[in-house]
Amino acid sequence: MAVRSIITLPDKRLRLKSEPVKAIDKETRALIDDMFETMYAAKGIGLAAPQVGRTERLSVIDVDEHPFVVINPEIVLAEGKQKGEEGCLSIPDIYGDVERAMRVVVRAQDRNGGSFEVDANDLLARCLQHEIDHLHGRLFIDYLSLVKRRAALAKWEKARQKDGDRSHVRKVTPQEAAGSHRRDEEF
Ligand code: K1U
Ligand code: ZN
Repeated sequence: MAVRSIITLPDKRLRLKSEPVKAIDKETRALIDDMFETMYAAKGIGLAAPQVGRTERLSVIDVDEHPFVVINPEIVLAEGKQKGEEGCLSIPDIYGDVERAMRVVVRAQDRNGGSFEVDANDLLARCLQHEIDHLHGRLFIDYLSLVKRRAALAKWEKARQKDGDRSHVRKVTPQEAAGSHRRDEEF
């Protein structure tokens, strides 16, 4: 298993629609294992394949110490509303309030190809919607007002220039993996 690099904005691969997984083979399972390791190292509660530069339609999730993978996920029911703060490992240190469905039922395949449904509320529902959005090339900033999105992107661009970061890749440092995140500013 390995921690992979997480790609960050403005990498265009984050905007691509993912491809359905046709065969869940050894390579797919290795990708899933690496994605869990990468998500835990980055202190995330979810991670989608495009965030590690892959085109497979799959995401890993662990909101409440019940890790699972969703392969070819589809939202089959969405109801109610919740507004809450989101961040994204591909847009570090930027946060914003996003309205989502309060409850979703997601149908997906597991790592053995079996079909299952997850009935989720609150943060798990939010996380599933965030991760499935990644598979459609959508990011949480797309839901912000134009003013807030511009402010968020300007802050992100300034931080990147300050870091001299032109690679569009975020390496999870051992310090970052061990420490906690500070939320500087919210949008
Ligand atoms: O896909 C990602 O970028 C991961 C992202 C998912 C997510 C965050 C917030 C709400 C829904 C989905 C993260 O895990 S960022 C880390 C984070 O913001 C967080 C961590 C623990 C609890 C709550 C949020
Ligand atoms: Zn994200």
